[in-house]
Amino acid sequence: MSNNIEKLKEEIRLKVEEALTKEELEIIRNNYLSKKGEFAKLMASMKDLPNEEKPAFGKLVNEAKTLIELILLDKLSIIKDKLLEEKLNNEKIDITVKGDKFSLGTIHPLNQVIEDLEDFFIAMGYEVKEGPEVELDLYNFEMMNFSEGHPARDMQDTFYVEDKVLLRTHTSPVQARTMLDSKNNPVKIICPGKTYRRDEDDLTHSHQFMQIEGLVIDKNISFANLKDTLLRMVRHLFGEKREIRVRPSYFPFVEPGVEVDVVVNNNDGTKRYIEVLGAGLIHPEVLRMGGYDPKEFSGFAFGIGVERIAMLKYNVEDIRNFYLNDLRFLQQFKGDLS
Ligand code: FA5
Repeated sequence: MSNNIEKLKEEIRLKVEEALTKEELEIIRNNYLSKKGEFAKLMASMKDLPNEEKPAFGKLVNEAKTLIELILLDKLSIIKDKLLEEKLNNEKIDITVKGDKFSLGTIHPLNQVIEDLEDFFIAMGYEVKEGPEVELDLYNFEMMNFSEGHPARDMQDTFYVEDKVLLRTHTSPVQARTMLDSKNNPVKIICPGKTYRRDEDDLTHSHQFMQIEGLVIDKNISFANLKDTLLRMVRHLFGEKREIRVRPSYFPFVEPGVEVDVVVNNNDGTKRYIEVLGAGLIHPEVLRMGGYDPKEFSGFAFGIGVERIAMLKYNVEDIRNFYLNDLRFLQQFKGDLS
């Protein structure tokens, strides 16, 4: 009986050696290893053996089956390798064939401004954060010190999803979210993103626009730190000689609050001022609501209007151009797509 097994093994080994395709291997597997195959027949013949020989015989058959499986797998992988090699040889790329021309897009000018400012602030140790555009009244207004019915809410009317759920009117709610997450640790973040207001669209206003929020909290932060940061940013954007004008202004979440204009020299020698951001030292009440003790911590924040920066940088007169998707406009801003 064991001779039969040896013969069968030899027979299969030869057939596998000669097989050239996956299909031929499958036929071999079927003939020998399937339920009706030769090995099944051998196992069936076991009933004629004396009882004491059955276990040893069964073991031999199983070992032979395992060996054949391995031989089949080995050969399968050789055949697959060969197929792959043939395929690769047949698919040599002819680099001299003329390719299809495809046109590269450009980075939207607003995103160019955002990327540039992200690089600028990251180099100064800031982290870039994101916040939701559909925001809770709690973060957009309440925790920014606009209590219900506060008159300053009128300057930032917006689109409501539900009673207390709205499209954020500024990126400032990220201040509240960051404070709650940072649990009394120093903070140094910026957050770029879309914002919405029920403003009439005109040359300098859009109902949807972008801001970059900045928030720094630490011990002993002063107004001088804020002014220095903003002046460096403006000079990074518009050159070393550019001046800013800082005007007192009111935002419920800062004290003191300011608006910052970039000074533009007109051709006739006069000056023009373009408001680009709001800023200030964080109001003690806002710090307290965010979990910080205003006696221990202080901070500054700013909210930059991205479109206004882009308008100044690229000399665009109508803010609406950024949102019309007119290729003749957009293709003028060749951003580096690498
Ligand atoms: C704010 O939104 C404050 N959250 C900014 C701030 C942050 C103050 C942190 C203090 C501390 P304001 O409403 O002024 O402030 O908007 C900030 C900037 O967004 C403006 O200077 C302007 O550049 C831009 N902006 C505001 N409304 C529009 C609009 N409808 N279209 C385009 N840009 C706008």
